[in-house]
Amino acid sequence: EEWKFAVEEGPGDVQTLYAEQFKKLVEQRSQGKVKVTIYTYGQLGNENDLTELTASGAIQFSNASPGHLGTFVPEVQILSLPFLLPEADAAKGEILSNSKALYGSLAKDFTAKGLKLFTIYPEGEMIWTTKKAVRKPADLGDVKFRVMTSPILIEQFKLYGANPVALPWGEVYGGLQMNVIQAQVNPAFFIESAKFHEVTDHLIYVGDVEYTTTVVSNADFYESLPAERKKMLDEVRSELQQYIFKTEREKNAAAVDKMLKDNPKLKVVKLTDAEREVFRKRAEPLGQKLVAMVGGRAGEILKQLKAEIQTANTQVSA
Ligand code: 6CS
Repeated sequence: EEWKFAVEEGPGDVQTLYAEQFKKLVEQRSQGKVKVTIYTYGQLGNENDLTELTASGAIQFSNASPGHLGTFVPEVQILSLPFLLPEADAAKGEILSNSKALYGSLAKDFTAKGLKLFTIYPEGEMIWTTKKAVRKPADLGDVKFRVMTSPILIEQFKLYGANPVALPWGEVYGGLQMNVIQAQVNPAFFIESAKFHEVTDHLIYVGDVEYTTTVVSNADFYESLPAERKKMLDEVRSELQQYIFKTEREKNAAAVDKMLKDNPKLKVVKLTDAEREVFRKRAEPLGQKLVAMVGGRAGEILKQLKAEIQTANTQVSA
């Protein structure tokens, strides 16, 4: 039996490391009866292609990050809202691994599209790469800012004062080099591995949002698995959460050092609390905008998630 698993990133990146660990555990625990084949970005198509391939059953597993999946499962864009997820690691881990709003309510919207929500994990704080220093919305006025393909991201960066454009990531390096776009946003490990730091001048830490990804499988495939295989997958999932949280943090820390070494002209800007607050205020209408855009159960899920986040935050600070 072969399970195909496609990721949205390249060799050595966080999603690929997750898939490799998944492969190792699944092959061990199935005594070699299941063989997992991993496809990295571009081998089967771009981010949106992978989702279609999984929903149609051509492949069994893929990463489907909320930053791109919003064109297919609109409700998932809740996870892209800035200033929402807990900042403390323990609370963030609890929400991303166990939330009922996500694994109970939101998961139904995945199922309706032929996808089973397998897991959600973080890939690091989103950092802006820009050609000039940015500290306030007015600094973004003439900046063509590349975002992922989920519609809510266009709304977010409009509110921030930029001129956003949605692209698959394969087009970003060339776009920055040719000055078709002047900025993009990604976690440190990814900026380094995609070499965006070669064609940028500033790293801007806003502290507004974490990059999250979901792993999905084909819903019919998952449902038809025998009980012991489902049990194995449950075990693999919970084991991998620890692994990926640690791996993601290590990779992001190492990447910043490497980028500064590679490009000594790179300037790091960290927004002050007051500067960050300006962007937080700008983003305030975004949740309601999303609910209006998506309709359906989005409002309900967001409300449920916010309540859980509040509980997780107080449990951690207690
Ligand atoms: O910027 C992007 O589109 C890509 N960024 C990451 C961290 N993973 C995959 C995604 O497609």
